[in-house]
Amino acid sequence: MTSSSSKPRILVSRAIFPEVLAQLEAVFEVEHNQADAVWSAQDLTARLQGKDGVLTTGGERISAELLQACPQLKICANMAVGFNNFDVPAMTARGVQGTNAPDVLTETTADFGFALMMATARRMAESEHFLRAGLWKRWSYDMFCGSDIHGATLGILGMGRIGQGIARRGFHGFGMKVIYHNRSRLDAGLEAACGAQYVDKSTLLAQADHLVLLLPYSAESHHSIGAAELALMKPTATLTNIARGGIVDDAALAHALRSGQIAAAGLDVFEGEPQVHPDLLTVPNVVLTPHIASATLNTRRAMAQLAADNLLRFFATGEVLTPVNTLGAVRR
Ligand code: 8YV
Repeated sequence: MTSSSSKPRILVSRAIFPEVLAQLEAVFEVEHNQADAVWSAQDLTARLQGKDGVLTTGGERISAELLQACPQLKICANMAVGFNNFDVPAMTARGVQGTNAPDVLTETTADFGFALMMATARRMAESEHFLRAGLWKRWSYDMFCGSDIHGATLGILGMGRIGQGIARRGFHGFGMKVIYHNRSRLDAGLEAACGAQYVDKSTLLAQADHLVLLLPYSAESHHSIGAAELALMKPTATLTNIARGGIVDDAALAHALRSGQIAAAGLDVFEGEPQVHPDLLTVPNVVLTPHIASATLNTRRAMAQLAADNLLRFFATGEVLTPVNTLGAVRR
């Protein structure tokens, strides 16, 4: 338990569901940002002075510098499954607990990834723009012909929970052949449940009709798909990224789309988002969405609740539900 009788002080760095905020306010002294003001790294550091915990979204960076400037901070609870916004080694070195929000978004995000892949393959955005622009004058046999999903080869790079969700959809729902590459191979039972076959990365790139990226972002996965990898793909292939910006070299991708090296792309995440590489905004054969793969009300509420539950549990017991690091001794 906290050593003093005063309530732990918590910062909630972005607007969240009022009912989740109310649960935190019942237990903690909370500074919130329900106005959803844009805070710089300096603003965040200033707001974190004297705070014991913070609820972040994937957009707030918890860096070594910030941790050094906020020595009272004990826990950072991310309302996202990805936690590349956390400097985890620096957090661990300073005894700061990190948590993320896995599982509650898996199926929603897999739904979206599959939808984005289909929209990309069937040219839904491009044809809608054409219609809205008043350019649809008559039917023609090859107008907006795309490529089939059913029976095609689905390639998945990064076979975690969401990758497996997409594989299951493709295999069971659309009769796709599923191939994947991952740092470690799944066990035979999971492979069978997904109907997925492990291949090396070059085989994945060369054979996939529809490649979906689900890698966590790190220095190691930076530009996992660049000019060299795009050159290995089929000219008829599509690429869908719902993982993180920076996994794809966006400039190289825009070039590959414009030159017809691959057929189309569906992107929910971007290098330096919310900025989008200007070349991606002018190529027609790309579907662009603003990082919304987990965006259903039920799922976003569950993500916020899990982040809040991690804070509540931590200050009550020293335990958390979904840790991203292991600490020697718990500070409360
Ligand atoms: C979040 C995500 O919406 O969970 C993740 O890792 O990318 C999204 O679901 C985003 O990070 C904002 O927190």
